[in-house]
Amino acid sequence: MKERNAKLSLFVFFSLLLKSLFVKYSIMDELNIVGFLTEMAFLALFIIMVSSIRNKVSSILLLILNLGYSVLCLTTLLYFDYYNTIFTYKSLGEIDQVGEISDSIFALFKLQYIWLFFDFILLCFWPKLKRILPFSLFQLGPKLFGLTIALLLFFTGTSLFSSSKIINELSKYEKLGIMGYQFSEAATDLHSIFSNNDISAESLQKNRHLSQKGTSRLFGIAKDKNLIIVQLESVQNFFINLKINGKEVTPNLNKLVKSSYYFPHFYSQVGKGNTSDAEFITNTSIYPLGDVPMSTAVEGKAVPSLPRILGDNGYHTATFHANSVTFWNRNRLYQSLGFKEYYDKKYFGTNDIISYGVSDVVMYHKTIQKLADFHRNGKNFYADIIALSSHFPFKLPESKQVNTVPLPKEYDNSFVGSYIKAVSYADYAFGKFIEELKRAGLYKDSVIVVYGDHQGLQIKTDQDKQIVQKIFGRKYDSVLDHLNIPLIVKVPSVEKAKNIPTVGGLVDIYPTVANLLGLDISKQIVFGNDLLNVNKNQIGIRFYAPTGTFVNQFYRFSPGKTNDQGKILSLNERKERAAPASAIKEEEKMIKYMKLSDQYVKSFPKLK
Ligand code: GP9
Ligand code: MN
Repeated sequence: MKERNAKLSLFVFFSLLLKSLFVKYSIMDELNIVGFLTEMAFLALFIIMVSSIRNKVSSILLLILNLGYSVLCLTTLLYFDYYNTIFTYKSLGEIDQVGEISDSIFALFKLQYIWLFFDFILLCFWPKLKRILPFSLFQLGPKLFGLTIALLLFFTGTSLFSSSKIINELSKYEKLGIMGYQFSEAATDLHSIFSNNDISAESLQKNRHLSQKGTSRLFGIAKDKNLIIVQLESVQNFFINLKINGKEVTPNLNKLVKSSYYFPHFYSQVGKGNTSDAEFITNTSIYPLGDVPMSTAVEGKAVPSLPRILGDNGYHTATFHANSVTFWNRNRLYQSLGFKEYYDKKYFGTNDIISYGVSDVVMYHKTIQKLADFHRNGKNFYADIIALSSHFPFKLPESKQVNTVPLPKEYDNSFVGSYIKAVSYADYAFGKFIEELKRAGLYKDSVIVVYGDHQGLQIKTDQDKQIVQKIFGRKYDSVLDHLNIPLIVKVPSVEKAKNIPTVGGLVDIYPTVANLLGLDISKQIVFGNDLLNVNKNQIGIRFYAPTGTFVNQFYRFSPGKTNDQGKILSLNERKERAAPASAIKEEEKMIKYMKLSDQYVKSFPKLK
């Protein structure tokens, strides 16, 4: 290795190491020494290999490696801030969406992240700097070079192997670092390509957690009614009946709750594909894979689904969303799910834009026109409506604020305040939609299902913290509060409100709705349960919480650093304690169950 290279290599090595420490400290609260050594080994391996190239290209490659690693670190941090999990190379599949989500990225950026590029300023003074740097460290003779490479390969290989069974993603990252994490993901993916994907009905039943109330209570009480699903963007459950200064934040949703089945213990289960994952799960009762949007995972495949079965029963099926249909690959997703048509930006236009598309008010108004057409044509319909105005970073235009709940001074300029305003506007638009449905004579003839797709709240400052403390009056839990979304099911013949305490998740919507509409899905594979026919339920969550997380009627389980540890937080007293052996067993069962779902995803036939 040339002297010039040796100095640059050393400089880059330490830069990378500092960056990796910076990221680790920002994500984890403690430093794991094995993890630190593994990251060091991966970085050394890369640098030694690049530096050994015997020409000028190696210096350029070292600089590219340095820049690439900085970008990887920054992406990992932004990704963690948003998704609460570790970035993987698989997200590169959605790189074409970066331009469209630039607002969100900007909102996540923290000034301290600039440190990740600090060494590039030092590199401007390289001629001076290299004079004071020692360099013997990387001047290896051929024998020592071979031995070092072999040792590093052995060490990184052993770390990868010993971490392969770790389920908790954060623990895995702690043990492997960013680079190692990528290799470990690649190995898992490679392994799953060659594994058997057939699932048996027995294994499904064995791992299913439910206790049946009786057979098919309420089966077909809404037979031959239209189905209108409204998926609300980023709406968490705490909004329901929330009052600020004596004023309801979501009066229209609250009103609907008063004559509907309402499920307060309902949870989002989305993975990487956020809104589109919620659409997928709702329509299929299948768990998301987590780190791959389901719209990508099932592209070109025919998925058994709610729109398919309704289509077979004579329903017209359509989706409505104000963004362009190519976002999240939705055009493909809708083909896979078997929707007959979709209405997107082309139909809704660009007048009165909020975030990615027209305001919810305009979207609902134009949707009603189509629903009235379907109705006139004499066919039952299923409309899957995806609202959008309350999207992160919740920048509601000034002109729309007149229709939102007034907030006290202490909410001024806070993130939580903006979130509340955005949801309040979404509720206002939803109220208009219900009025229009009534006017069009559709309200009484339709089952209306409303839920939030996923969480929206972020606690960015002390001000946010104080507001959240005031709203919740207790410690905000990252699952029981954060992933808790409302589910409201309005059935035409049911006028009396019913709060149903059964725990549920997005996977449960399809079987619940199928039962009400009188659809026989007993021959279909679904991973959720009919919430009106079970007492006990247990739902798995991944991606926004470490794999292994689940909620049942007693507690929320969070996995620990090793597979035999965990914590439970009781639903009622909100007391956290070490998980008993029975909960660890349930976790194992839950993981098996979700793996069965993953296998099922791989078994779909090609679209015809
Ligand atoms: C845009 C919308 C984005 O069409 O789906 O919402 P997100 O998926 O980021 O929640
Ligand atoms: Mn969303």
